[in-house]
Amino acid sequence: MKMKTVVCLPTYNEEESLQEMIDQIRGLGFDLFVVDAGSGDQTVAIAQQNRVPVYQRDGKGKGWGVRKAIAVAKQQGFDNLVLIDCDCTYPPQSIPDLLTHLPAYDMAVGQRRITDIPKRNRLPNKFFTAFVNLLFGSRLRDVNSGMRVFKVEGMPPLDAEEFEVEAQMTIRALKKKLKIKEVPIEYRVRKGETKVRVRDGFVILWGILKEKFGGCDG
Ligand SMILES: Nc1nc2c(ncn2[C@@H]2O[C@H](COP(=O)(O)OP(=O)(O)OP(=O)(O)O)[C@@H](O)[C@H]2O)c(=O)[nH]1
Ligand SMILES: [Mg+2]
Repeated sequence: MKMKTVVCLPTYNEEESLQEMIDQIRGLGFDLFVVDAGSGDQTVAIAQQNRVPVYQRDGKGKGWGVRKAIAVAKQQGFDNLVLIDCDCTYPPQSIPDLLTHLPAYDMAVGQRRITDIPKRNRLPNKFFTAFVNLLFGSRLRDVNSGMRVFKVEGMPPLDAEEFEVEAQMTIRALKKKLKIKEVPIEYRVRKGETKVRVRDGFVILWGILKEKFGGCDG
């Protein structure tokens, strides 16, 4: 039976990138939808002009976006969900490559070269990855990647609200002994403004600690 795959773009004010992302993803033949945090720019208008479904209003924060994406994919009967940040940093052309690793793996993650990551983000990324590996006994290279594909049914329930959601997906997958494959990808400088603030680093750190010591089985 052919697996059904859908792509989700989480957005918050990504008018500079959305059209290019839609064109590239459609060019590859994938269905897609947007989960939006209430963008004040042209993001939603661009999605609508392209007849891309937009989900918003009942929440915001990237964690909400990811949880919404999983719910939508499940409800619409898709087997696989592709999450890819909508800032022209991750390459949609690599989606088919990542998908080749399902079903042998439960999740395939686009792994960035550390030198491709902007300098200000390198140390936090290295730190969070090393910290997760230390706490959970894994040997991963990029726990915070914003590009991943996974089997919708197997993904454990999530409750992250913000940017700690990537680490939570990784950790809960590890706890459930899901098989994770990291696949090297290109990573570029983002278009438009970053949505990450310094406080998000602490939210991610707190999120990782809660997974380890919060008494939640995920
Ligand atoms: N649904 C939703 N998406 C969001 C929210 N905040 C950011 N995003 C999207 O999540 C993706 C990642 O955000 P970025 O600002 O690129 O974060 P980052 O990749 O860690 O940081 P950069 O290095 O600056 O790119 C982008 O597509 C954003 O538009 C939010 O509150 N809700
Ligand atoms: Mg980004």
